[in-house]
Amino acid sequence: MKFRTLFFIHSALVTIHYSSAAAEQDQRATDGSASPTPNVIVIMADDLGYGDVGCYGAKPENIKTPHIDQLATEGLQFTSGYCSASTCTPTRYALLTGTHAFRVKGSGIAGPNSPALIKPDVVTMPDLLQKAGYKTAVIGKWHLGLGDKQPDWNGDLKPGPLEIGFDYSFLLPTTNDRVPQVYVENHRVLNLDPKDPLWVGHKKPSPDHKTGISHRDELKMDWSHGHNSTIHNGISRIGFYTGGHAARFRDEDLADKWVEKSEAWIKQNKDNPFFLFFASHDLHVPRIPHERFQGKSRTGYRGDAIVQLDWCVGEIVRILKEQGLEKNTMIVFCSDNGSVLDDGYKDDAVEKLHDHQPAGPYAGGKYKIQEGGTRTPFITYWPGTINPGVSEQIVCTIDLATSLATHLGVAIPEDACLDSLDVMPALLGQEGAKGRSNLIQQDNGNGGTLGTFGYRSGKWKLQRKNASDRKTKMANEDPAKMKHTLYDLDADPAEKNNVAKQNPEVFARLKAELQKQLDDGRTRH
Ligand code: NG6
Ligand code: CA
Repeated sequence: MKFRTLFFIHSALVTIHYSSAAAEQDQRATDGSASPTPNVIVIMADDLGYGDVGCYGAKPENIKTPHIDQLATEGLQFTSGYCSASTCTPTRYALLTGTHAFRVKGSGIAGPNSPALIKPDVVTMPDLLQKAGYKTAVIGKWHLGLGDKQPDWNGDLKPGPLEIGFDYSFLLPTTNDRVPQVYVENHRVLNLDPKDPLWVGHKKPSPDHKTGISHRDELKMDWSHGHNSTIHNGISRIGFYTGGHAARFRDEDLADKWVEKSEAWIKQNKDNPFFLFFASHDLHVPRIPHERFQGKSRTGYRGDAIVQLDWCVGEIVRILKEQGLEKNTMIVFCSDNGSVLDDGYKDDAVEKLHDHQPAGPYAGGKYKIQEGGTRTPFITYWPGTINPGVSEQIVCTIDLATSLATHLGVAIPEDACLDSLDVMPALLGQEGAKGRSNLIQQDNGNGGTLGTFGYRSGKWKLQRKNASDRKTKMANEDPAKMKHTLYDLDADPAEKNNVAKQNPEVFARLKAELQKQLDDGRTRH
C-alpha cells in the first residue's frame, strides 16, 4: 500500500512536469539528444520467428518484408532480442506487468472465457506511462482475459485494458482461432444487437449446432488438430458461440481494422505524448490474410500473413511521417513467441515452406525453451536518436516497462515490475551500453516455478526440463530430479551438443543462478 501511495504522489509530480514538456512536441529531439518524452509504439507480431523476415535471413523469393527491413536499416536490429515466453499470453502478461508470468498462477494460454489475468491493482507499463502524461492505447489482439470471473459478453467487459492503464482499447478479445469473432471497443462488444445476444461456452449449445466435425466438408480452411468447434467465416474454432451476428468480423479484415483504428487514434492524440500497443494478429492461425495479400509469397498463407504484417509496419511509419511525428516516436518491433508451422489448420505452411527457415539458425519454436521459442526479430527505430546498426546486446520485451519508466523519470514501486530491467541505453544503441547479462526463457509456464525453462547467460544456454512425477502426477520439486543440459550458443546455436560435462563450473553456476532467480521471486533489485 505504502509504495502505491508514494507512487501516485510521485507520479502526479511527474505528470505536472511532463505536461509542459508535452507542449513542446515539435521541438523535441531536434538537437540529437534522446527526447525525454518520445511517443512509443510497440508493434508486437504474433508467432513471428527469428528467420521470418528479410533482415533476419528470409529470402525474397520466399517472403518479402521491405518495410520491416527498412525499420532495421534505419534503426537498431537486435540479434539477441527476446520475448519472455514461447506462447502468447505469458509474453503479453510480462510485457505489460514487467513480471515473469510463471510467477503468477493461471497466466498460461488464456481460453475464450478467461477472466482478466492482470488485476487492476497491478502496476503496469501503461500505468507508468500515464503517470508521465502519456495517452495510452492497445489496438489488436488481447488474449489476456476480460472480466472479473469471466467476460460478460453482453454487458460491460471489465476489468480489462481500461482498468490497467489504457485510455483506449480496440480488441480482438482472445486469439482468432478461439471464439468469438467480434471486436471489443473499450468495455463493449462493437455493434452488438441486444436482440441477438452473444453466448460463448465450451460445450456444444444444441445438437444441431454446426461444428468443424459435423460440417467439415463446408469449411474454407480445414483443421488439423483441435479447432473443430463453432464455424464462423468458413473456419472452425476453439470453443463455441451463438448470437452476436451483427458484431462478427471477417478474418480477412483484421489487419486493415488495426491500421484504421491506429491512424484515427494517433491523429487524435498527436499533440501529447502517446503510447500505442499495436498487437497484430499476424501470423497466428487461422492465417487468413486479406484477399489483396493472398498469394503474395510463395510460402502460402503463412508467408502472406507476414507480408500483411509488413504492410502494417509500413502503414504505421507512413502515419507517423504524415503527422510529422517520426523524429519523435520510438518504435519497438517484436514478437510474442517464436515460429510454428502447423498450429491447427491445414494452411500449407509445411507443404509450401520451400527452403524458408522460420527460426533462422535456431532450434525449437513456439511452446519450446530452445532459442527458437523466444529469440525473435527485435528492432528499435527512432530516426535522429537511435543510430542505425546491429546490436548483440540481450534485451527482452519484459524490459520495456522499466526501461521506459526510467527514461521518463517515473518511479516504479518496489513491488512492481519484478523482472523488468532498465536496458534503455542498449535499446537506444548508446555507445558501450550493455543489455542483460542473463535471461530466463519460459515455455507456456504451466509448471510455475517448478516448470521447464531456458536460461541464457552470455554465450551459454542452460535447459532445465521438469516432468511430473509418475506416481504423484505432481511436478518434481527436487531440482536434482530435473534434467539439466548446457549449450555453447556461439559454437552450437541449435543446442544440439550438451557440453555440461566439459564445463562443470559454468553448468553449476547457471543452475544455481536460475534456481535463485526462481526462488527469489524477482530479478529486479
Ligand atoms: C494452443 C492451440 C494453438 C494456439 C495456441 C495459442 C490447439 C491444439 N492448439 O492450445 O492452436 O491457439 O494454443 O497460441 O488447440 S498463442 O500464440 O496465442 O499462445
Ligand atoms: Ca503467439
